[in-house]
Amino acid sequence: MKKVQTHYRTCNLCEAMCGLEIEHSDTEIYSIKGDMKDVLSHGHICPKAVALKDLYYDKDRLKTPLHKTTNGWKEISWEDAFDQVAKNIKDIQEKHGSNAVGIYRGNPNVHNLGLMLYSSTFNKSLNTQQKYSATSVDQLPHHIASLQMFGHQMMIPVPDIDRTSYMLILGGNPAVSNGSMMTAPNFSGRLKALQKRGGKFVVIDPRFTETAKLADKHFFINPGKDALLLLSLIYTIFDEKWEDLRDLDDHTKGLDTIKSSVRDFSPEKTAGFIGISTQEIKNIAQEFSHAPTAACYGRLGVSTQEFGGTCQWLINVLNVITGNLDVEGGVMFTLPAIDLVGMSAFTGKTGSFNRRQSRVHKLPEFSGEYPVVALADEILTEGDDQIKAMITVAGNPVLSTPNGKKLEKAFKSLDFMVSIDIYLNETSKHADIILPSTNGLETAHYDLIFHQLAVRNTTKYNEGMFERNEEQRHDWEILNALTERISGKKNPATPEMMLDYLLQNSPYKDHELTVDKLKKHPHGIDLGPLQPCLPQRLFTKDQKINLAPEIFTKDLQRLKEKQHELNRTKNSFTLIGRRHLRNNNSWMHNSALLMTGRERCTLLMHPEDAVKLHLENGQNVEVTSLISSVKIPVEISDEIKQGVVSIPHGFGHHRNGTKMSLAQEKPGVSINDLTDSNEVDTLTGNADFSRTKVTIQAV
Ligand SMILES: Nc1nc2c(c(=O)[nH]1)N[C@H]1C(S)=C(S)[C@@H](COP(=O)(O)OP(=O)(O)OC[C@H]3O[C@@H](n4cnc5c(=O)[nH]c(N)nc54)[C@H](O)[C@@H]3O)O[C@H]1N2
Ligand SMILES: Nc1nc2c(c(=O)[nH]1)N[C@H]1C(S)=C(S)[C@@H](COP(=O)(O)OP(=O)(O)OC[C@H]3O[C@@H](n4cnc5c(=O)[nH]c(N)nc54)[C@H](O)[C@@H]3O)O[C@H]1N2
Ligand code: SF4
Ligand SMILES: [Mo]
Repeated sequence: MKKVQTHYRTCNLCEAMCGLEIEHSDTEIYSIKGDMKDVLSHGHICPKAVALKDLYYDKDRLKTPLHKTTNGWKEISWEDAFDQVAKNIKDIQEKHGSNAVGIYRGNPNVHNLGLMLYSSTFNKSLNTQQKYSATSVDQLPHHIASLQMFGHQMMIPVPDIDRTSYMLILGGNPAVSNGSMMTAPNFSGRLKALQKRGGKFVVIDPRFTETAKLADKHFFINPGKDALLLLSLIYTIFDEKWEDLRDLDDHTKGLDTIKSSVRDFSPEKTAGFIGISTQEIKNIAQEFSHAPTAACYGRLGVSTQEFGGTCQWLINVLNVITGNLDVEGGVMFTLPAIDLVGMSAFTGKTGSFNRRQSRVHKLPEFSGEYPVVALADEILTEGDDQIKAMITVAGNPVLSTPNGKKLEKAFKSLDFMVSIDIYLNETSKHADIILPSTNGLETAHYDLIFHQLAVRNTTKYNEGMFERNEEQRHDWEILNALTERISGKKNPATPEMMLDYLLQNSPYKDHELTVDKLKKHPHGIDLGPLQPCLPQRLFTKDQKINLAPEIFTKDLQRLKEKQHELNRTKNSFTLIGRRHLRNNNSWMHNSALLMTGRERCTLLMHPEDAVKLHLENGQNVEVTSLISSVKIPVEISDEIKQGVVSIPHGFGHHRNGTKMSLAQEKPGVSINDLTDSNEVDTLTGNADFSRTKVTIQAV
């Protein structure tokens, strides 16, 4: 009989940080359940965590380096692979300059301790300005709003969901996504608890989402019009004199500028564009400002739009002028055990914006990166600093960034490409060398980022559950080996040594936190609820919250010019995305446990639109944008606003030359073959996914 052991760890798949209890032997996994004793998640789990088992056993998952030859992929040794990658990078940089090498880091980076700890030395060894990541198809506007208003890119206000009495959710679907830029395992349960204690939550979304179904009220909005809505809410609050900054009065500046900035945006003027009536906008403003405590939260749907930066700025303003920032039940700042924000008092690094612009599209730099919508043309356009070699690290930009087809073309034209990835997929297939890392259950885990965004301060560390095989390498070992070969310097510390150092500098001195101590607390250590921390925590020079940063107030002119653009011309639809509980961006479609049930990659369409186009449920249609067209079955549903259609992102596994057999059986189509990399929030550089115009025809 094999000895059954129990391993506790945090799920690394999404931002919710659920604690898992895993029964296993030395080689076999028996069960994956929620850890009832986890100090943050108290037993919550979603279907994806169970699929960690599929991921571990997946025969398609790569374990040894692959080299592309004229006769197909060949396995090569790690030493050989590292040498070849380093040589190619160095040769290309010698010949074309250091900016000839580009790097793209995908979403799993932030869920991976090794990648988080070793990326900065690796990036330094590359010494390139051509850096990109999934940030600019995601949360970039949050960082820029925080940098401008609070002086630090990571000072992201987190809704105090467990104590608030009113929550206004724009463009987020936490019932499916489990929450984002706000770590709150069992988000839906927390929303239900809010209602149970007499509170209320309201959802603004072009789709009647899974979250909207739980809400007290849902309003359909025209995609891309949230900035107008937020301006009108703020207008109403000032107009009715409902503002009350409470204790924040002394710690803000720019209140008068805000008042005058919103003057042109009365609900009477904007309601028609937004798609929510004047009276309803006023009602929301009244409810929000009159609630004992309230939190406005806007997520992906409002970040990835033409005025995504403005939206995140205005959300902060709304919370401030109603006295809901830095108070219990409002939106608050965390104090994690490894306090990346607090550390900036010593390092001076608080984030940067627009120190330079990308070569071809002149889009702003953020924290040393350029927006990923600029990437394809940086590869395809000749000139100094043209990218000739690419490194992708845990990213699949061919499926996840706008105009994936153009990026494919760009990758094909490179002199050299390397992918650090666990699969041969739509992106890594373009590489000359793939360096596959360990994953999930094989890795040690500490959430450096998501404790920073959690609704409660806790800390937790887990070792890998299984030892890695002799033939495998961890992500951090890969980065370290490459760093050494490229720059001659490697990082001498192990991840645990680095973690120990960070923990010893923790603000929780009384807890005497060390890696060893955390190992003895596999369910985590609770450090208590979020606490008010302003103005001391502010990083602005004058220690005031800047309510009216110039970059945003000036940009309102652009908004005024564009607000009259209705979302819809006569025969076209606006295309938006959606997530599903059993998808995880583009890379979990090879799990049998998750790929059950009916076809998921469908085009959602309102019944009246379907009648107009004479379409029946399940019928195949051709969806055409300026960029390309795809064929997809239509799913008729009154859950979507008229004039809007939706395709989930992360599919499109029909491309040949990949090795994800199950995903290829249910390939779906990629929404990013339709989205346009020219649609961008020009202020922040974030991709705009809410404005893709498509026409639809039966096939
Ligand atoms: N139209 C549209 N596009 C979108 C979105 C949308 O809503 N609509 N959402 C956007 C968002 S929010 C995001 S975050 C991005 C995601 O964009 P990406 O991060 O580029 O895409 P993912 O699908 O997450 O790809 C992750 C890659 O990492 C690999 N991987 C997984 N785990 C590991 C690991 O431990 N180590 C290594 N080395 N590799 C690993 C996977 O095999 C996969 O290739 O997509 C964005 N794109
Ligand atoms: N199951 C699952 N969970 C995930 C992921 C996954 O792929 N699958 N991905 C993870 C990642 S990387 C992230 S970033 C998070 C994202 O977390 P969320 O932001 O909660 O996820 P989405 O489902 O993309 O929610 C965006 C919502 O915005 C709406 N929307 C689209 N356009 C507009 C608009 O113009 N205005 C408004 N008001 N709403 C709009 C969409 O209909 C959708 O309901 O989810 C994470 N969790
Ligand atoms: S909600 Fe996220 S963290 Fe929790 S089990 Fe699911 S995927 Fe893992
Ligand atoms: Mo994301």
